[in-house]
Amino acid sequence: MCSSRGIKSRVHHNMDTQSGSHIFSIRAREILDSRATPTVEATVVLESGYRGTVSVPSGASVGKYEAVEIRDKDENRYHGLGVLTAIQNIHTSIAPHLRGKDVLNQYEIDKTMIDLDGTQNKSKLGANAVLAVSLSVCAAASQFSRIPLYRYINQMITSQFPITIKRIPIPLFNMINGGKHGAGNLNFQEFLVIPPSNSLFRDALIRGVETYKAIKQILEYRNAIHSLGDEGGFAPNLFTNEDALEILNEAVRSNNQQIGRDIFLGMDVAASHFKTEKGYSIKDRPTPYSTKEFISYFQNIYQKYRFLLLEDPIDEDDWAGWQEIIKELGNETLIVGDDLIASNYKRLEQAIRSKACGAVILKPNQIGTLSELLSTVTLAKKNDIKCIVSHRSGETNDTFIADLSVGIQSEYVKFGAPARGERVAKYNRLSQIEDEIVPV
Ligand code: 2PG
Ligand code: MG
Repeated sequence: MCSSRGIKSRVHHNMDTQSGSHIFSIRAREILDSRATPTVEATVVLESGYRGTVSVPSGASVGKYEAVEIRDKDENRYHGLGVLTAIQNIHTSIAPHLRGKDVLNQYEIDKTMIDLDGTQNKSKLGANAVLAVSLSVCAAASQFSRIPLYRYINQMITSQFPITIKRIPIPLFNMINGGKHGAGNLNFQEFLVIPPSNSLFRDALIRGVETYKAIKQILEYRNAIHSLGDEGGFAPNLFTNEDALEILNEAVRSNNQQIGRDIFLGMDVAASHFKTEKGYSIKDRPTPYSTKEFISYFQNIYQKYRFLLLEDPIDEDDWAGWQEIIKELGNETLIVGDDLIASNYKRLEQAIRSKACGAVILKPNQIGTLSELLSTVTLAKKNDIKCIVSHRSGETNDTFIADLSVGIQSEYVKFGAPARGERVAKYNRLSQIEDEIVPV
């Protein structure tokens, strides 16, 4: 059964469908992502000659409830990480069923792929195969309709929930990378710097970049830079996770700014990835924290740093722990579900029912089709859950998610540090869009 609820209506366009919004061919190829790992790029060509090409990313801190990507497991090629099987699935299973279909019917195309796959987590065809096609279909449709991608996506979601494009989402810059993303020694995955919510994107970007450079200077001075992490932030060696917050604080002050006024902090704890049977083991204390103690730990550091949001502070299976942290800290800071929800409609429904989080991370490859992602977005919007469109730690230069974030008017985007080509590509696309919607 198709779980992409509701996004049924055809997007209205300014051309006659007879002129060729139907799929002529689909080709896919193996390209590299930012971690030197192969990934899938697909091109959908229409009868009219219009086309859409999109490539898909890949995570390192992958949640249990995500749709799964298919890798070849041929140890003699790319250490088993090749994606030729996923590409073959596009050419031999997906393409023959989609040829001749109208790309203006995204829902029908996604439903065809969901039915063809037949699993809960896209494990038959691979979420990497299905998503590359789903997003390329949308990109081709926007080309055919001759409207920018962000407007096309906006029309699509507006058929379910009216959204007016007004602004660019606020960026969450990932300045210090730990956990599975950093070669340094921190447990928490992301230390985020957030410009004020009333900033234009062009000003938010300046503030982000100035802070990034100040952090670098401070880490260099302390001789603490180990390397850059997967998302372009610094991956230092520090004594505690809290020390990373202190570095951010110092950097902000060195720019004559103040946390809580000119700039805000946040964290993606990615707690599922260091939780053991004994509890949450982090370097701030020799013994692991129980859930209750971990929540107190966050309450304590909140007093100092007043962070604006906290992503995945609790393990993805501990619903009671999430309810507890919302009770204790939910009025002060935004509690964000990433691994907890995995962009999945049903898991978000459960989170809303049990009041487990106030915001949701949205990553197309966690769920596998655009229609399903937009259903999750609609559910979030209807229930006042804030939306954060996010990249993955392994990215390409593809900018689809920048258009997606504007089209659905997410409150925030999380595209990494303002450094490294694959991160900057998304921020630069947001700059272009801002010039179109809020001219200088
Ligand atoms: C996260 C993501 C993106 P990954 O946990 O939010 O930052 O990481 O892509 O490795 O799952
Ligand atoms: Mg996360």
